[in-house]
Amino acid sequence: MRMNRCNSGTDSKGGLAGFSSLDGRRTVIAVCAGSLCGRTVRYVMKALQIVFAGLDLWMEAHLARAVYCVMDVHYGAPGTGSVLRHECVLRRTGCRLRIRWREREKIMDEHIYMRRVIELAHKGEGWCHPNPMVGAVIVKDGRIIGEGYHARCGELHAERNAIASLRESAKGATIYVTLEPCCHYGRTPPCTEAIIEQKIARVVIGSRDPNPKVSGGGAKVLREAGIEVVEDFLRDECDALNPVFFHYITTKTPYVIMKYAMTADGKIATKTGASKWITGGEARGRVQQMRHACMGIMAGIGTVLADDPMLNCRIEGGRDPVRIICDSTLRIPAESAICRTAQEIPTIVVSAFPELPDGEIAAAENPAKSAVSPAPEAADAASESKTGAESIYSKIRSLQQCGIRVFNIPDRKDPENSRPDLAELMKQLGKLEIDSILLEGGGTLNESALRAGIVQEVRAFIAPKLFGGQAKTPVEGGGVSVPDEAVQLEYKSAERIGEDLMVTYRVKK
Ligand code: AOF
Ligand code: ZN
Repeated sequence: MRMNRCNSGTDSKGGLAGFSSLDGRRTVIAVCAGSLCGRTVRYVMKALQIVFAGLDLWMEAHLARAVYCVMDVHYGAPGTGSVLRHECVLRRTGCRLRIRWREREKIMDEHIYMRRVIELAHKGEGWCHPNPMVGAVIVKDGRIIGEGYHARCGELHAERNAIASLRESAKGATIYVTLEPCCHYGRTPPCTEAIIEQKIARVVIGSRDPNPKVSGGGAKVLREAGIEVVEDFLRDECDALNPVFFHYITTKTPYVIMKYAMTADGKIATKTGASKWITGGEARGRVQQMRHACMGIMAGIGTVLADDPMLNCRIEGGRDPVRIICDSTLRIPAESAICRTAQEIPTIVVSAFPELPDGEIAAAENPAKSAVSPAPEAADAASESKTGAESIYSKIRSLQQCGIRVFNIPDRKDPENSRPDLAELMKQLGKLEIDSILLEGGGTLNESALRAGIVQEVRAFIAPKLFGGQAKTPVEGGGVSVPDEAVQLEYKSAERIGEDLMVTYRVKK
């Protein structure tokens, strides 16, 4: 879940106000340097005004009429001074904002450290797959002495990066980590070893690591080494970093986000099929961010034939997802943008030929390679189907020459279904370490994906427009007969992006 920074400001005396919102749990931070003498109080009040203005903006963007927040007022530089925690309710009536707040408790700076760790972890987004986003901060005598995050799979973990940044001894220090430190040899050695070696005295952990190779083992090893371990610290906020990892590491299949953009009357195109554009530039920018964050992107051949999309990430410095095209009978044209760019952007095409073997058709095994022209005497009773298979293989061969990997995954459990077995496809993609997929399907593929039970999250972008007419909708297929048969969703959040709305749901299983 992304941290929304709505507003922040500083004044000449070092007073600082900021507002950050973690989804589902609103937090306001106001910081003011110095002690609470008369002049400083003014800075605090000024800081709070900025905070409330920020909250007002945030409420407008999120269509909220009331918001409950926890407000931390800091005295002294972050990480060193004391913090007073307040409960605060803001309510909007018309254009007036009413604020009620009361002091609740004096808290330690630990929340600030952990929020910094969460911020660091985000830097790995889009790059560290299939590993989780993890951050770490090392604190000694009220000072941050080391910071790090997990930047790329195969490279050092967050804890080891934080240790590598140290300019002084971490003996007796506390390390804050968003995820339980690992205790196994994977692509890298265990982080627990590095923490013990550094003689760190205390480890504060956000999320537990569901990886069966860790799963409580990291905390146990640390405790056995005499280190104090605090678990579940700001756990919800840390867990919100890694829904993809938690799903992937326990199921070995990708976390699938079904994304679509529709009008307020539920249309994804006009009656003539035109769909450019439904949502505005800002919402489309958010989709680019999602493409960067997901390891794969999936679409159907219908979308390729209709729009000739690139399905890449157009953010500067962003990462292109692996493109996965469901194309049962290999209709994808060689001159499509996808085929023309497959040498640069990894691309998988998924067919569903019952007569071909299951799984990836390896280029070396592709008979089309040697099948120049079959000898006439080779013709027999089976020649017709053989010729059919040969022509399929030669199409596969031409796609492979474009740089495309072809997987044949017919639905063996339901021979009536002429489309790929999506649940099986997810297993195969999981083996390729694809941990997340942005499903940008049309209504047919979306319906198949929901029916196959492979979708974990739905993101609906809703544009303030009405198309009317006989036009396509996000989920087609046969549909259900009674409301009780619906795919059930759980509301997660709604956000206004430009003129559009983005609503996020979790698919209930
Ligand atoms: C940590 N800190 O920053 C991360 C952790 O193959 P490896 O060596 O990269 O290990 C991957 C596993 O380590 C991953 O599945 C998860 O359980 C854990 N990730 N652990 O202590 C980190 N990224
Ligand atoms: Zn580790």
